[in-house]
Amino acid sequence: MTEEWRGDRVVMVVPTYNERDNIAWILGRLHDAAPDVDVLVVDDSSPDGTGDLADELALADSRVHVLHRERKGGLGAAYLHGFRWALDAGYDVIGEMDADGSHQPEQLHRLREALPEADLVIGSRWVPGGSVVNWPWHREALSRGGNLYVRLLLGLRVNDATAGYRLFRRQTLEKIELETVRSTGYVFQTDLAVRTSRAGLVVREVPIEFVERIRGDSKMSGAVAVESLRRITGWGARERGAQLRRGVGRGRGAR
Ligand SMILES: Nc1nc2c(ncn2[C@@H]2O[C@H](COP(=O)(O)OP(=O)(O)OP(=O)(O)O)[C@@H](O)[C@H]2O)c(=O)[nH]1
Ligand SMILES: [Mg+2]
Repeated sequence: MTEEWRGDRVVMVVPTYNERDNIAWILGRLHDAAPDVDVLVVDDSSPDGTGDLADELALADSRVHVLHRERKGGLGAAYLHGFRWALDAGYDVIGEMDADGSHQPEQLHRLREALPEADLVIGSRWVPGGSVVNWPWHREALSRGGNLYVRLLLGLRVNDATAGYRLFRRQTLEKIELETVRSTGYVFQTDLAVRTSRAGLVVREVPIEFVERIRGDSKMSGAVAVESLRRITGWGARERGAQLRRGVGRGRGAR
């Protein structure tokens, strides 16, 4: 953490795909809880008309902005697009939040309060005080197992690296070379946590209560899970390879 703290202008990037039943509800809750925060909805031409509804909300409220993308390109791709827009627009703090109510706007203050001491704050399910409401046991097992895999394989000291309730300082996004990110699905979250930590920046987790969606359909798919496993294993193999080469190099030097 080298930069002086400036937290004045905050934007939450909210990716949407078929969230018509949720978008007005969640933005209303956000602005009740945090009236000073702007929103960027990034919609991938949702067939249910979420994008048009977001445009109407933006017309009625100058804090709301909308990016329309041509087709469904994955969560990571939507965030990358949104981050570029937010950086260009000059925001000091750029956040991530789902549209389905899993990330409670009423808990955003917890993340904001931690940001003066961090470069990235993650709202975490798997730290003391964190929890999940309405998840079947197999979802919890998958999330905990996935995070354990990430911790063991990549040596990342984050308990919930896959979580998507976050605040980045703009300087963090400027430092982690977003133009080289290739993760398009949910593994994007792990990718950015790893990049932030490897850049020597401070990642802090604060407990949140994650509430499973009550309206609309999940966009989680087999393809998304396969991308996660493939990329994380690839990063892990590369990391172990580099460790091995460093070890061999040291061995030679000693002789
Ligand atoms: N723009 C865009 N948004 C997406 C895409 N995939 C998912 N989203 C949004 O990303 C957020 C998280 O997706 P969810 O479907 O809730 O994923 P999830 O939380 O793992 O699944 P649930 O447990 O069913 O909620 C939601 O706001 C989605 O609308 C995508 O390809 N493009
Ligand atoms: Mg969800």
